[in-house]
Amino acid sequence: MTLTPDRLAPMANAIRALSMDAVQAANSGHPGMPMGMADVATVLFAKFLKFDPAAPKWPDRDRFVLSAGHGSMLIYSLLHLTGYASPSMEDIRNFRQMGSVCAGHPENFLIPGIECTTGPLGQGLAMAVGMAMAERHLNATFGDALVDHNTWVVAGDGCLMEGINHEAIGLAGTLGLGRLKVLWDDNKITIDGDTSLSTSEDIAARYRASGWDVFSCDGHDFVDIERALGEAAASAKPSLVACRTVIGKGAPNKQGGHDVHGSPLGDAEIAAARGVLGWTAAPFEIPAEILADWRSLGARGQAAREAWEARKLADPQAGEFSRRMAGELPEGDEAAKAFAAWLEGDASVATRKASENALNVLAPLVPEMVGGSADLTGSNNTKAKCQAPFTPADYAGRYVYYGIREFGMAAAMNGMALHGGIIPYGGTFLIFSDYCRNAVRLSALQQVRAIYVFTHDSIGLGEDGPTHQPVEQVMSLRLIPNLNVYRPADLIETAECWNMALQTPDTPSVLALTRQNLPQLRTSGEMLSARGAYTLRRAKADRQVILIATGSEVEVACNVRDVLEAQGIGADVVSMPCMELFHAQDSAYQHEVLPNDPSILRVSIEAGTTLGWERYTAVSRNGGLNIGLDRFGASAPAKQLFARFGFTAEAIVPRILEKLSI
Ligand SMILES: Cc1ncc(C[n+]2csc(CCOP(=O)(O)OP(=O)(O)O)c2C)c(N)n1
Ligand SMILES: [Mg+2]
Repeated sequence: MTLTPDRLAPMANAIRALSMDAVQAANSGHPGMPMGMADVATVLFAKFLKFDPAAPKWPDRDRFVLSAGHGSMLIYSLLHLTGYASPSMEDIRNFRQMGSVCAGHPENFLIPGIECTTGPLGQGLAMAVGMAMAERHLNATFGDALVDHNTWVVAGDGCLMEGINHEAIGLAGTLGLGRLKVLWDDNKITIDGDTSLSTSEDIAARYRASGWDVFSCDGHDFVDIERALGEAAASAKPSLVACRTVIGKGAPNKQGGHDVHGSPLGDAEIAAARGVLGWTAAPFEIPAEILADWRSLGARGQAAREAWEARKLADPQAGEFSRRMAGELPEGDEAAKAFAAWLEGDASVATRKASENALNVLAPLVPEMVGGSADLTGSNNTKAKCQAPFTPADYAGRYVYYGIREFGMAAAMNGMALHGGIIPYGGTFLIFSDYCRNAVRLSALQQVRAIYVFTHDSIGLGEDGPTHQPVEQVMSLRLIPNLNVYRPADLIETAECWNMALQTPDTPSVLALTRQNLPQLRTSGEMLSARGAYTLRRAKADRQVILIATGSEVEVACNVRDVLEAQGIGADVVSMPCMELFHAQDSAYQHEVLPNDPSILRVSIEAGTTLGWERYTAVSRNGGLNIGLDRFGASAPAKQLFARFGFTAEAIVPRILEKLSI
C-alpha cells in the first residue's frame, strides 16, 4: 500500500476532527497541538514507526512518546485509528470525564499503548532519553535479533524551553543515542502568545552543540515531512526535526493564535473547520475508507512482530530476556544468605557504605540493575565492583555517569524502568532530591521500580552546612503517594531496605542514607524492616515510654532508653525505617508495636521536620513529644551539631522526664 499525500491528508484530518470534537464535548482540553501536528504524526505512523496494535507491549516495538502531553487527543486518536483495543470511540467521546481512560493527559497505567505519563513539560523527552539508553543497553546485552528499535518523541516549544531539556539532550548527545528522534512542534506559540515574548535562543545551534543532528521540514507538506524524518532516521546521532507547523491548523479563524492552545474551538469555528477540511462526517464518526487506510497501516506491524517472535524462539537468551522484560527477579537466595551473615558481625559503618556493601552482593546477582550517580559516585557509594561504565563504546556497561543532572537522571531512570528490562537506581545528595522531585513524583504516579539512593540525609553530614543539610526532605518525600521512603538505622536495615526496594515492582523507593558511621544495632531477626517499623529494644522496667526513631536517630533512641531504664523507667525503642510499609500492616501488628495506651508517652526522634510525626505520637500521654529540627542546620562537625540541636540522651531525657511528671 502506498500512502500518497492525497490519501494521507484525510487520515490526518481524522485526527483533527476527533481532537476538536472531543475537546468540544468535554468543554475542556487542547485542540491546537493535535491539529497542528496531525500531518507529522500521520507520516510518522504511516512510514516510520514500528508498532503492532495487537501487541502493545511487544518488547521490540518503537517507543512513541508524546512529550507535549497536553496534546493528548493526538495520541488517543492515533491509538484508536490504528486499531489498538484501547481507547475505544466511547472512551474518546468521554475524553476527560470520570472513568474514561482518555484522561486529560496521557497516563501509562490507563492505556497499554501509552509508554509514559506526560504533561509536566520536558519530562517526556527526558524519559525518552532513558528509553533510548535502555534500548542500547539491552541491544548490547541481547543482540540485534531481540532488541533493535527507535524512540520517537513529539515535543513542543515548552518541552524544549524547560531546564530539564538541557540536561536531557546533553546526556543523550554525550551517550550518542542515535536511536532517539525528536519531532519538535515548531509552531512558535505557547500559552501566553508568540514564543518571541519569552525566548530568542537558536535552538538548532544549541542541539548541534550538544552533539545532535538537526533537520527541519514544513510540517504540513507530507513529502517534506517524509524527507526530514527519513534523514533523522538515517542519522547516527540523536536527532531533532524542527517541524514548522501552524497551531490549530484547519480552524480557519483561530489557527496560528494562542487561543487555540487550550480552549474548545466552539461550534461555529468547528463548523467552519469542517468546511475547510472537507470533513462531512458527524462527530466521532470516521468515514469507512479513511478508517480502512488507518487500520491497514496499523496491521502492517504484525509481520515485523511475528518475525521477531520467531527470532526469539530460536534465541538461546530468550528466557533471560523475557524474565528481565517481565520485571521478575532472578531466583536464588544467595543475597539472603550474605545478608544473614552480616547479623553475626558488629560493623560500624555509614548506611551509604552499608548500601554499597548490599550493592556488591545484589548487582552481580541481578544483572538488570543499572546504577549511576549525578556526579557523586564516591559520596553516594552507588557503584558496585562488577559494574563497568555505560558509554557509547560499551553500552553493555551498567553504571551511568549522569553528570550534574539530578532531574535528567531521575527522568532517564523512569524511562529505563518504563522501557522494561532494567531496574534503574541512581544517587545524589538527599538535599538535591528537590532538584528532581517532580520526576520522583512521576516514578510514583507511573508505578515504576526506580530506586533513589539519597545520601547525606541530615545534619549528620556535618561541615558542609545548611545548604547541604536536609531538614524537610525526608518528610516531604513521604508526602508523595506510592513512594516508599526508607531511612535505615544500620547495616542490617540497609540490606533489608534494598531487598524491599527490589521487591516492589510497582512502587519506587527512596533510600535516605547517612554520611556518618552508625553502630550495628541489630544482631537478630529476619527482614524486620519489611513491616516498616518494629520493636528493636523492649522495655525491661515497667513500660512508660515508646521511643520511635529512624536512621541515625535510632542509636540516639537506644541511648535515651538506657538512661531511662537505669532510672527504672521502662522504654521500648521502635525503629521505623519505612512509614509507608508500617502503614500497610494490619492494625493488630500496628497496635503490637504501638499499643493504643494513652498512659504511655510516645516520643518521635528524627533529625528533620517534626510536622507529620503527630500521626504516631498524638495517642500518647500528655500529647506526646516530637524531637526534631524545625530550622536550618549549621556548619560544624556532626557530633557537635547533634549536641547543639538536642539529639543526645543528655538533651532528650530531661524533656521526657518533664513530660512524664505532668
Ligand atoms: C512543567 C510545566 N509547566 C507548565 C505547564 C503548563 N503548560 C501546559 S502547555 C503549556 C504551553 C506549552 O507550549 P508549547 O509546548 O509550545 O505547546 P503549544 O501551545 O504549542 O501546544 C504550558 C505552560 C506544564 N504542563 N508543565
Ligand atoms: Mg508551541
